[in-house]
Amino acid sequence: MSRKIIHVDMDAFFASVEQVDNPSLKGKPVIVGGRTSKGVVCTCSYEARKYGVKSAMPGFIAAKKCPNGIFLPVRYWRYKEVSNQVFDILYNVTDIVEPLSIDEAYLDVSNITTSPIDIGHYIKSEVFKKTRLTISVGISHNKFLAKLASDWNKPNGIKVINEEMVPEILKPLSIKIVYGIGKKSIDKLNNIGVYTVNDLLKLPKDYFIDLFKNQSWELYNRLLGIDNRPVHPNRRTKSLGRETTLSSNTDDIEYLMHFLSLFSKDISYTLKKQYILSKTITIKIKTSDFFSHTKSKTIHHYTDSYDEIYSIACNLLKEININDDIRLIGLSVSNLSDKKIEQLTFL
Ligand code: TTP
Ligand code: MG
Repeated sequence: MSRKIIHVDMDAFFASVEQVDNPSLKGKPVIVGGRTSKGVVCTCSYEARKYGVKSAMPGFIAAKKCPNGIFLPVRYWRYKEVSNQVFDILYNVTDIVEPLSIDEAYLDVSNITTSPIDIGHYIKSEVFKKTRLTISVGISHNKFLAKLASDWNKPNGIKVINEEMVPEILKPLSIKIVYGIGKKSIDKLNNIGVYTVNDLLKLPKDYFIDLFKNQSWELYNRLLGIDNRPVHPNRRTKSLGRETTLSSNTDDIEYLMHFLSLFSKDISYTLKKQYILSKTITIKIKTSDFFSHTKSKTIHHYTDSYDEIYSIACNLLKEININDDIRLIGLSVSNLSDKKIEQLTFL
């Protein structure tokens, strides 16, 4: 039976977030990234795209092409925050979500009875409700076609490519859209007058095999709209925690702090190893009457530091007003962020 795959991709993501956070930028050519000789454009609003500004373009060229462009610094932490809201919506639809980047993912909704087009509209409306941003949705029976579909009516598009539409829909398209054909091969093919998928399908078999080697079979299938790659679900780590039931109930704060210290060390070590940072620290205790209490603190910056996590955890423990003996103590961190992403904030 045919699969039901959805590909979603936020529109002009970083620039749109800037426009939502500062509505006076709406309708204006916003360029996120540096305008200097060393700066690079991360993305720009559709208004700036009209001038030929593109992602990865040197900032000074973008400034020449679009003299009215409003250059803004990259606020990666903020885009990550919005991305988390969007991914929460996706994970509410299904667990089979494969994130591709901060603003893009595949979903396999084959096992959901609701039609994929209704799911697509649902995602669009939920994303808009939560973030005031638009997302483009592509629906098809495989990843390659779903991704092609999401790009079809950007921005704010929704497009279905069904089985009857292929390979006709693919034939006139540029070979540049075919995932797996590198820049060098594209140049080579253009040089011999091959520009479209149809041109490529007409190439002699030997030439095709010579060019694409062991990728030939997969690529040829893709040109016909066949792509059997599964959606690889990749659950995000949402929190990281340690807890223990004590060998005897206690109200000895020093003893409890000793556990908080062990947990903080372990959590800090894991955060560092996985290049993750955290903003929220939570402690949990269970009293001898089996009641559970939690207390959290969210700080203004991300951390993976043992000292910081431990000292916050100890303060939280002291703040919980417990009149009973404690039988379980736990510590967790949440509100996680990718460290590499944080470092980009300073670029
Ligand atoms: P994209 O989804 O490729 O671009 P986009 O969302 O800005 O625009 P579109 O409507 O065409 O989808 O990338 C998502 C974000 O990733 C983008 O907003 C900025 C960032 N990015 C870079 O920082 N550098 C790059 O070269 C690209 C392509 C994207
Ligand atoms: Mg995008």
